[in-house]
Amino acid sequence: MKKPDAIYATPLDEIIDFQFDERVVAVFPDMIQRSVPGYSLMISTLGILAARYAQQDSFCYDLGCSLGAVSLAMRQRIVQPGCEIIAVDNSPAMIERAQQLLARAAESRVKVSMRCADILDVKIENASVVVLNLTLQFIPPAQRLALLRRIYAGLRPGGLLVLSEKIAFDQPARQQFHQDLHHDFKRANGYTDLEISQKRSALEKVMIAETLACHQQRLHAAGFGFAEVWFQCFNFVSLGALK
Ligand code: GEK
Repeated sequence: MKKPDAIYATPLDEIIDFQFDERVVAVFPDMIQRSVPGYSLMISTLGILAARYAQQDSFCYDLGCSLGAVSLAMRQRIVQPGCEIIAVDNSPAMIERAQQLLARAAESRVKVSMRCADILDVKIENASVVVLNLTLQFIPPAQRLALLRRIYAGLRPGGLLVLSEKIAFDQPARQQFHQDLHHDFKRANGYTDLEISQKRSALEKVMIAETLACHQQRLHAAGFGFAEVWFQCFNFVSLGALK
């Protein structure tokens, strides 16, 4: 049974910047399912993408792994021998809980190593798959290109980067359309207008959404010649970029 997310359910005197602390960790599976349209489909499909692009004797990285959903989906599908998944998150509470969940998961031939570290410091090497599932949006925009360049350099030829993000739109009408539908999605999942607006304020400075064109240009600047949208639901998009 998932613990329900009620973090922003009552009026708060002061809205502090969103943090991935113990309170968020305790409700994270419920929060992400009710907040990100298509989250479950994205996770299960990421396993399929990883299974296609994983290469023998290589590393598959899950950067900003939270509770390890992507790692578990990749681990279930990857069949290539000698693959190891490296899951990284800089929230100690997330990694501690992710390790407990991993210990409870079904046996697998694919090893998962979990690390509490900043993805801006982690060495990316001998990689066949790198996943940034809803993580780049929490990295300051000025540091995003350098990170993508390091990922590109650490990928083997033919390797895959998956980049999933909440996106913004240049044209106000498109922004309004997707934002309204995203809020309807949250209301349909039981969030009140107060919860939606307080969470929005908490995320304002820590989660910076950019346009799809901006992400595609940056991927090209980092070296990726191919970057294709494989998933979109409202203002949530996932791209597959190949080296
Ligand atoms: C999922 N991928 O379930 N270094 C390491 N981790 C970071 C950093 C950083 N610099 N910045 C943020 N994080 C997951 C969902 S959640 C998305 C990813 C969301 C971590 C942060 O601690 C959090 O666990 C994660 O990135 C973002 O598929 O909650 O919207």
